[in-house]
Amino acid sequence: MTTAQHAATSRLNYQDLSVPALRDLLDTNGYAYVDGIPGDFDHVAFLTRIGPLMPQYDGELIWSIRAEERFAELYHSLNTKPLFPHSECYEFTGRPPKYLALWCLVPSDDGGGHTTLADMYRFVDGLSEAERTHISTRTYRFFSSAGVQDMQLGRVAEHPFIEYRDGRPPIVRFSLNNVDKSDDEVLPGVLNRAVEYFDQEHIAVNYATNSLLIWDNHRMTHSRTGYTNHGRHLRRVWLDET
Ligand SMILES: O=C(O)CCC(=O)C(=O)O
Ligand SMILES: [Fe+2]
Repeated sequence: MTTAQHAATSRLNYQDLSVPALRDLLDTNGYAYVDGIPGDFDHVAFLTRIGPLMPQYDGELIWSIRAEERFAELYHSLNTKPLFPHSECYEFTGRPPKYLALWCLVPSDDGGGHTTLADMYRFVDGLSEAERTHISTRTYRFFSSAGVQDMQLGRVAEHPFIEYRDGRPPIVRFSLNNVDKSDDEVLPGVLNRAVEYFDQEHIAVNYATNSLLIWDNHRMTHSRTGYTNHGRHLRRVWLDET
């Protein structure tokens, strides 16, 4: 299948960065990319103005994404392989982080290592009423990736694929490989179409040093292209809904 790659158009230059400007892009497009950021910028201090930090898998507030040799053969964010489209923390019993933010210490600079994003609210709008009702009213068993399980940090939780909420936007949880779909006649077809949609519609971010990417994790799925530069280094925080 052919894939299309779209540039990240929901973007700000550092000179125009403010909390209201960023929120405006997040509400409208589901993500924002900020470049031109100086080396002394405090990403964490700025991001706490968008939402409170949530602990990462290991209990720390900041997670480093850098390939580690010991994870080379696992499905894991900490290697150089591509990832499947997913949302973050589908396997947590509570609400997943509202926002996921990544900033770049060292870009891959080899034509790979792009973070990719697609809008699942738009995808869900294109499903049939029957499909939408089905995947929003039954629950599915989600479990941690092999890599996170290998770190002894695995979890399991049951959720609908789309969680509609009173007075708040829905939460889309998304995994291709870490969800039990064995006894369901609707989900496998929806997942296949979601991957086609992702392939066609995703935007790709090619990081510059210090640049920041933030997205609405209740709305967007994300993924990553493979890369070869083991020096690639990102940092990640999760921000809770307020
Ligand atoms: O390495 C990346 O670009 C993204 C990895 C990822 O899925 C994540 O940080 O949640
Ligand atoms: Fe992720």
